Amino acid sequence: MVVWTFFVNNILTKPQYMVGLIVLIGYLLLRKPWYDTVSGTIKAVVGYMILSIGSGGMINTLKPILYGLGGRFGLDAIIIDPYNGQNAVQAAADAGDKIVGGQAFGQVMLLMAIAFIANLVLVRLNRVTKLRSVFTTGNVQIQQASTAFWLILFALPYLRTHSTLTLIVMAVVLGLYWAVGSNLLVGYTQELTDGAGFSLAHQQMFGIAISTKLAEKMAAHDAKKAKAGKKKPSIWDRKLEDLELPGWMQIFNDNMVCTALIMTLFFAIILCVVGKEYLVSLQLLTETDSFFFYIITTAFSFAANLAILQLGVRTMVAELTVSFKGISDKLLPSAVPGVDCAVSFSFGSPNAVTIGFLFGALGEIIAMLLLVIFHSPTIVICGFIPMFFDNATIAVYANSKGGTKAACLFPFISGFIQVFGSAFIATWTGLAKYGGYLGMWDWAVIWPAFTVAMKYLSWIGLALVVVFLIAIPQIQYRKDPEHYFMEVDDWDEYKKEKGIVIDY
Ligand code: ASC
Repeated sequence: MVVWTFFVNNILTKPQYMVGLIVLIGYLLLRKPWYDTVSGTIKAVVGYMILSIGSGGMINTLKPILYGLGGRFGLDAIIIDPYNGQNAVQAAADAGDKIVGGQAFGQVMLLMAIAFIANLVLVRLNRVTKLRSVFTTGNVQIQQASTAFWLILFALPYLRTHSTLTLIVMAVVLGLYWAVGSNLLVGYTQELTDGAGFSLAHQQMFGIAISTKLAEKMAAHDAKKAKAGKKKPSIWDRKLEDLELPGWMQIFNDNMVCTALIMTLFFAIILCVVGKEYLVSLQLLTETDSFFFYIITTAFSFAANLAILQLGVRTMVAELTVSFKGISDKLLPSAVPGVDCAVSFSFGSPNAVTIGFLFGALGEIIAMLLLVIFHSPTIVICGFIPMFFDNATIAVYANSKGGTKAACLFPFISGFIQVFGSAFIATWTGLAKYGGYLGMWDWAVIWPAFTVAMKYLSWIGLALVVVFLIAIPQIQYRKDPEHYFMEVDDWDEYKKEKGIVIDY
């Protein structure tokens, strides 16, 4: 137990060291010289740290501003954000809420360890399970474990007094969700990255998969119509990176400039609505500071942090891609590591990240206003993490299949989904009174659906959820058994056989 606790606390839940460990093991298995192994491991850990500095910088700058929105208008609102969601469940446990009161939250760490081993076993047995991705993003796993605790104990009251059984149910459902969700994105990620050999393991895996599938269908439908002469090709069908902007607008082709300009407009509006006085009262700036430069600094620091994040991704991914070959050759055949969604921001169109954020935020703002107008019992303020990381990632993937239209549409829809789905589940399960909910796409759609099934059908509902999850990779496999594993084993051959052309 001491060893396990040490491992979980210091490595499994700290993705920079988890990725570092994977790279270390990978290089050792490849029998690389020791100095290459050391340097690769350091670069993976430092690269991940750079990524986290970028994403942390964004989160810390923008979090108080978005939170300020609710206070400014005197709204009694819950904040949807993964950290707030985790805190809300903890607060419920501390308050002795009947749903989680009897459960020891120390078990979350044990659960992580069990689920991690289960994930490795499921992937090792992938000729049967068809699962190809190992979840490495421990920081989000803790948040998800807390929320899943709440939802499962709400739905299945019998478990509230049976903690070992709770742990088993949690390990099965969560472990499957992690493995299946991450596996869903293996193919799309290989295409997006031209075979970089990873998948995503985060909080919107089903959201990305569904949005990208629909984007693909939309593009195929448009192409059919265009072929039949029923539709003129439009710029909306083009991928963001293929847009030819006229004259001065070409400055938007530069990702850093585009991000800074769009964010300036966006934050100018938000910050003017919040007003300088209120921001001063939140101690975000002083009376004598220039409001104009505060807006510029907020917006430009977004662009600066995004550039930092992308540097971190590039530093880390190069090592991960090479070293994981060692693991997939020797230990886990046909497997890839599942990593943070932000890793996708260095692939595809860089501007998709900004566009996704913008349209997602638009959807969220409209949805938040609708909750206020229709006197929803729970008002939701969308935190920065769902607003940015979900929507930007959805846009990157949707753009890769459906072009500009999809990159705008799916994050916009996602904004509605996050707000309404979270308002529903937080109200229904009673978490709203503790002030927060996780709020990311899968936790606003997929997990509420699981909760409904388990609440109304009890153990049968639980069985249905498990069968649903197990069936997904089987269905994926059956669509193309010949190429299913080749997709990760030999990307060049896969591309050739499938006639895939990567055009960037
Ligand atoms: C999350 C979460 C974070 C961010 C980060 C994005 O869901 O908890 O800290 O997204 O993983 O890079």
